[in-house]
Amino acid sequence: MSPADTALIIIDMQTDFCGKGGYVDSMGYDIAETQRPIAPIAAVLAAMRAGGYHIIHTREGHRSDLSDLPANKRWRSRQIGAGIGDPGPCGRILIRGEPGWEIIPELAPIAGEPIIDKPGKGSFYATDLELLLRVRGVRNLILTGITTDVCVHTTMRDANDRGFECLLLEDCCAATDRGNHDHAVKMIKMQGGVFGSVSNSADFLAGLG
Ligand code: C5J
Repeated sequence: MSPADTALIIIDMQTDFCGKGGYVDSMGYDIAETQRPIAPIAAVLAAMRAGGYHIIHTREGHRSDLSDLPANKRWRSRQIGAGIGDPGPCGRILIRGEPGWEIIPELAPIAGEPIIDKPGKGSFYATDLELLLRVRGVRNLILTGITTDVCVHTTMRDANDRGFECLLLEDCCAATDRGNHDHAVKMIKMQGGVFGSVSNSADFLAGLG
């Protein structure tokens, strides 16, 4: 692993997923859970920026005319009273350009760090993430962000199938439910590491030197 061939991927650290009045809050889940990884991610981000590693951020969101929002995603989200595209305290839920869709200030991207805008849960679906990684010669992915069981897992599974070496940092991820987080982490480690490897920010930072 070297700065040239390794990227930190920070998935969906947006107000909609960890801020007051956002999508996760509107669904009635505890945002203390999804806020838990903010400080550990900030530490890893600072160290990897200083080390010259590739840093890539993702944002889940849709066009304001909803032309990239499949009907199944909309009606399912409406079942829990937080319809994607509907108005909420942080603007229209998961709509590009709305306050809730923004990456939180603590983890704001800086110049030169690509942001992948994705309409799905996985970061590869309908995006140019794979192209960016291949052009840069990236082979290893350090996965962080929210939620462990949905967007992080989908991205990790897709990356693993594409041949990337994947490492998830457990304390740099969280779900809307602690049990789901724990089980999602366990799934990665089955079958000798069926989707990759798991570590934590302290051990990773110690190894980074
Ligand atoms: C979800 C995500 N959970 N970022 N999105 O809807 O995991």
